[in-house]
Amino acid sequence: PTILFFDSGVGGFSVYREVKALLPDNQYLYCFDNGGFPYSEKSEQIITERTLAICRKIDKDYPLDLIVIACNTASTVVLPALREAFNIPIVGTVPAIKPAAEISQTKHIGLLATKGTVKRQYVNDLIQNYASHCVVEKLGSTVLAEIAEQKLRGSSVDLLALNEELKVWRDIDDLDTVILGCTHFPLIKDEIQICLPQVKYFIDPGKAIALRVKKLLENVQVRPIKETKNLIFCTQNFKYELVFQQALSLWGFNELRVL
Ligand code: DGN
Repeated sequence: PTILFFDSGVGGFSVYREVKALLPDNQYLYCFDNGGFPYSEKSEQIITERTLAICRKIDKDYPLDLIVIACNTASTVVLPALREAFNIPIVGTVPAIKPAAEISQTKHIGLLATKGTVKRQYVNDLIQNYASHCVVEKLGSTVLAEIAEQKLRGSSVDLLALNEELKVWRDIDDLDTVILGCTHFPLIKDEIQICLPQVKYFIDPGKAIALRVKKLLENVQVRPIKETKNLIFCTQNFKYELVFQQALSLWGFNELRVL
């Protein structure tokens, strides 16, 4: 099967690496919409249009069997439109409110996501349905995803900037669980932990998504493919640093193309 991962940036790799570990032999395509990054404060209409257009374009040349929207900011708005446009399974990544509410001992949890995600009705509904017995803090950040992008491109993480962004939660002593509600954040989890030492559980949905993909693939009718390479697509040319190139080949990608 051919599986596409889509994100505005490198965050989707935190989901991809779990799926690839569980299912090493599929054909993997990864697209990052660097021309649209960051999605954090973009309108729902722009995010929907970009995601649909990009997935359609890739599917035309590389018939897809399954799409993972490895971006919370997009998943909380585009899933219905994508499911209407495509006749294949679409897997979204949305904040893992339910597991967080279950695992927290203090029932005081934090949702760390982009500014867009924390505002969505979709997320309020999840909180109402699964965490009404908890106190839920929400922190929407644009800077955090940028810090994760820089880390993957080989820069050291600016702990001062990270600390500044997270300081509103620093003194909430009983905040024991944090939902990593943006796919970029598992990539800087260790650094986030340094800034929030009281947190016992960080909820990363990667493994649950991998199991979901495995299940869905059992019923997929695989479409014929024209080449078997694992490809990375981006929507805008960018300076392709050596560190990034090495990370991509380590993750099993053969080539980077501009859409
Ligand atoms: N990785 C994306 C998410 O999960 O929401 C968004 C990152 C961004 O565009 N700021």
